[in-house]
Amino acid sequence: MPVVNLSLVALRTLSKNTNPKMMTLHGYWRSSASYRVRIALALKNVEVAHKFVNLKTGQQLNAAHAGLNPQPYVPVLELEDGTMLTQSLAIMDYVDATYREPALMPREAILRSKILAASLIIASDVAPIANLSVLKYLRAEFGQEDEGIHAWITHWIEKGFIALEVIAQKYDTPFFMTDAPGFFECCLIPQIYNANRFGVDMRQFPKLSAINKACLALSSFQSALPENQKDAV
Ligand SMILES: N[C@@H](CCC(=O)N[C@@H](CS)C(=O)NCC(=O)O)C(=O)O
Repeated sequence: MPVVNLSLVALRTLSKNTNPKMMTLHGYWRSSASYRVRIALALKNVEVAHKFVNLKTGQQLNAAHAGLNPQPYVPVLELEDGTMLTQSLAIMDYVDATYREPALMPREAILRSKILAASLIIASDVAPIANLSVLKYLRAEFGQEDEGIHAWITHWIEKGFIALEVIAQKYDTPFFMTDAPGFFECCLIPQIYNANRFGVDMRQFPKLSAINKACLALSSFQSALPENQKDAV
């Protein structure tokens, strides 16, 4: 019996995408862009070390962080040789190109383009305008209070989700245009997490909600949840 147990441990260790010198993800538990990368790494079963940048206390503005990324944002993926990769979608693309299985993106060019377009609705059109620095600017320069900020955030999330729901409804697949979660789900699930946080009524978006439910049933998505990170408060 002990022999069987040992070989199981060995198999598990072998099947993990580990490296003697690990990559490091510089992120923050509640950052949706960091959350995207955590999901991508978990789907690929790639282990990384984590360094936490506390956005609430403004650590992203410190000189130490500027040395990693001239743009005061997380995430940053530090490779084994010290190379710093920035921008969550570019990091996910790197992870997908480096660790081939399971593929985050389909090979077929049209489907690939459509999945990238949908991912960009979230990553380019929705998330950036609710970024911490943008909200701070709205408060400081345009006199917005909590109510105005809340209305701003939910307005832009709903606008993006209305378009995504229409697209998602066209495909009779359990995930977004596919039978397995991938690149788009890495973007969607963090955005739905934010939507719930800000009280967006997700009943308006049944297909997106079904995809969210299917993803959150998977251990790779559970391990990436904000509340399961060591810096979560
Ligand atoms: N386009 C960037 C956006 C990164 C980003 O917005 N990061 C946020 C957290 S989700 C951040 O670091 N915000 C700090 C700030 O606004 O001061 C990406 O996808 O990586």
